[in-house]
Amino acid sequence: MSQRLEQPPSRLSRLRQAVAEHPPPGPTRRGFWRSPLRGPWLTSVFGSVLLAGIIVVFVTGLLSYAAYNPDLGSNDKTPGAGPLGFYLFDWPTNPSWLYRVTQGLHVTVGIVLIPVLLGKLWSVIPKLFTWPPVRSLAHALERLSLLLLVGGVVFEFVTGLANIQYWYVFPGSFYSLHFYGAWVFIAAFVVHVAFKLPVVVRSLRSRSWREELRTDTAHTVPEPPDDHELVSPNPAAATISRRGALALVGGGSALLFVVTAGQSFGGVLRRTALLAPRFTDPSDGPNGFQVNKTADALGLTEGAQDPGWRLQVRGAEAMTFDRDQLLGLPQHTAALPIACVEGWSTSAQAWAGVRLADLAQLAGVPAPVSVFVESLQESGFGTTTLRGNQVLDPDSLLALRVNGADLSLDHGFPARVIVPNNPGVHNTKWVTRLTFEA
Ligand SMILES: Nc1nc2c(c(=O)[nH]1)N[C@H]1C(S)=C(S)[C@@H](COP(=O)(O)O)O[C@H]1N2
Ligand SMILES: [Mo]
Repeated sequence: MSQRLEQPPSRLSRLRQAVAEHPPPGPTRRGFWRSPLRGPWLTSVFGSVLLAGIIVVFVTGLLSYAAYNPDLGSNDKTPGAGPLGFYLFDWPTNPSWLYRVTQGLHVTVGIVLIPVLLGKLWSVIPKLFTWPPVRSLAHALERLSLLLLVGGVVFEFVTGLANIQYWYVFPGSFYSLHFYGAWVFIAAFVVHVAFKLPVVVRSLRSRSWREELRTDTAHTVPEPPDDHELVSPNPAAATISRRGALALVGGGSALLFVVTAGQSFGGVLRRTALLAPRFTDPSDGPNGFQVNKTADALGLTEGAQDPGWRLQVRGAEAMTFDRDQLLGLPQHTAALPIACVEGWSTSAQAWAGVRLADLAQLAGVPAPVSVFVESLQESGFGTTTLRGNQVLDPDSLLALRVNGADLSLDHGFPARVIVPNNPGVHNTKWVTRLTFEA
């Protein structure tokens, strides 16, 4: 009586094994990737820089959303955000430069991270081609999370960059895509970091920075074989040292910093912002600072110059003012910057005009919950809703003049809103009506 103790492998499992052992020619074969630089140390260096940078970009991105006061009026460009807005709070008016800093960081750090991101993706590319593509259910889930991670990060960087370059290629609103994309990405990112942190710590300790920075190309050898499939089993000779690769990426980041960061400072430094699309050299004089959309571009020149222009103010009372009447009300001056969501900002300019709080008082709504602002521009960024705390700040103005001169057409003549620490887009130009809500 003979009984077999072991079942012969089934056809299916034999087939599976055969597939696993015979990756198609090309990038799915481990020997295809031959750089001796790839390994857990290098990946961990890029990964740690990204970790720090992405935290900054994510947090400042959330703050940017809060700064829009999305719970008011039609401010929210992502009306379905629901629970994702759990952290929202009343955006303050103090300090007046806060949004300038947070949004400048969001855009600048994002741009500067691009070379690091590319370095990181390059360093792990063999893993994207791992063979067989799926080994088990757990492996399938892991790969799906990598898809969300890599797809998410690429999506966020591409949509962010496209937006600040005015390249509106998205199928839908930038705000919604960038906002939802951020949450998908960050979820995958948190899982990824939780799994990889121990490896990163171990890998960073496995080599000495001092040694690494002293090693030239001729002496560059692969890291010891690892179980992460990063170190090439079939390495070629080095064509660049690790320090060279780090210098390349670091140099790329430094270069990007030098040609973008200037847009977040006013004055002469703006001229260094070669990559910024608003690299316009504004004229000299009181109105000689950064313009976003010009009156001409929006077809508003005629309306803005029309002597029949009136400001309508509504609340408990309704009233109208022409520009001279507004100039006859008590005038106040406030030194405030304009900081755009695109990352550029101006240094503080001396705005002068009527306090929004005074207009609210005149309208019979001394403590408004909000004000709805309308302008000659009926669509796009032509309207906004500001919160009570913004209306009541003594520096919040319906500005008529800037730096001692009348507003220029492009800066919003006859009258514009200027509020401390307000995202630029809510400083509505060419205002026609203010509706205060009690
Ligand atoms: N009516 C109207 N107001 C507007 C805009 C606009 O397109 N239309 N652009 C906004 C944006 S996005 C910014 S950043 C600021 C820029 O103001 P500035 O052009 O005076 O620098 O104006 C804001 N006010
Ligand atoms: Mo803006």
